[in-house]
Amino acid sequence: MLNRRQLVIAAGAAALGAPRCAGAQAAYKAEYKMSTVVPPAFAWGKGGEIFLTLVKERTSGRINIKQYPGASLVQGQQDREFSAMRQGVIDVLCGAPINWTSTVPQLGCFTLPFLIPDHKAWDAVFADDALVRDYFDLVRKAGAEPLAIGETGYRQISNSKHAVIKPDDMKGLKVRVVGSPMYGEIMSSMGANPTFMSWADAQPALASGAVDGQENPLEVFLAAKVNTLGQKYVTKWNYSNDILLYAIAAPVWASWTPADQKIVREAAVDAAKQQVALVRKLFAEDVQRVAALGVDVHVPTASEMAAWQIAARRPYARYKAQTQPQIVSRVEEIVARTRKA
Ligand code: X2X
Repeated sequence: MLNRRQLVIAAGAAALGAPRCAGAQAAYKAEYKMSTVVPPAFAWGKGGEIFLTLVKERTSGRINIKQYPGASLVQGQQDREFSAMRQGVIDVLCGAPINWTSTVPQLGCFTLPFLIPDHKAWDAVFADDALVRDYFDLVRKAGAEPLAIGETGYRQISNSKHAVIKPDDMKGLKVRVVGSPMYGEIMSSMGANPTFMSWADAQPALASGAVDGQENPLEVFLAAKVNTLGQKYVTKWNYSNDILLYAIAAPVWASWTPADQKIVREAAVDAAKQQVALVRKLFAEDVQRVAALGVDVHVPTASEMAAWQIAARRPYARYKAQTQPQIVSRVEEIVARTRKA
């Protein structure tokens, strides 16, 4: 058995024997903080948990990521995640760029209303390596190393008042949206009154009737039991589906060895695949599960969908111009190809 002094000497010798190139890297932190808006009971929170578990296993614990759900690192204010990442409060992002609109509006270019109508289109868009490369460049310029793209899920409108079949039915409804002005304008363009609040504040506001409606993937509706907050009517209009972006704060990324960077990137890609599979499975069964709770679920016909798309035309054009017109145009082309195929 080595005594303490011998152990210290042995550890020192091991460190001296470490490859010289490692000298460029700063010391690893004992814990890397990951923010997620929702916990692992939700598919996108689960996507974060899968990632950190894979990273821990594959780096033998060298990189220890801890998940902080409820956006607790920013006191629940999910719209502050990206700026907190820049300030060094958050090391790992596993989130929806729609939450970061006030900081990096350009990253929200995939969430335009009715831009990516279904999973066939979605898969074609994100299989386009050049497009993903351009998007990742935007993330890098914004201060984070992008690793992988998951899916937060198609967002559906729900409310406590009446069935929503056509744009007119939105008139006067007070709808909670995340802090994205685009979602606000979509709601106003349909005659609803948008109100911006965090997810943490949204739930009591729905319960008390301070707001009439909200929009979220039905997976979130189910996991958060939004039906118990008075939401009786759901329309599965698939109006927006954000990516789940896995990214690491640039200085943290630079502090890791190339070998560890490779492991972390692969872990994110693998986690994103599992996360997307989970979201898709839940999407396939959501109408049935939500209806089983006694909620009135409406699935629009093709002509109803066309009416929704027309109602959202103005905010679509505005935010196409304001976010990333080139990327959006390429998405449009790819989507159009999937309509013909
Ligand atoms: O707050 C929401 O609605 C949520 C959970 O969907 C987001 O983080 C965008």
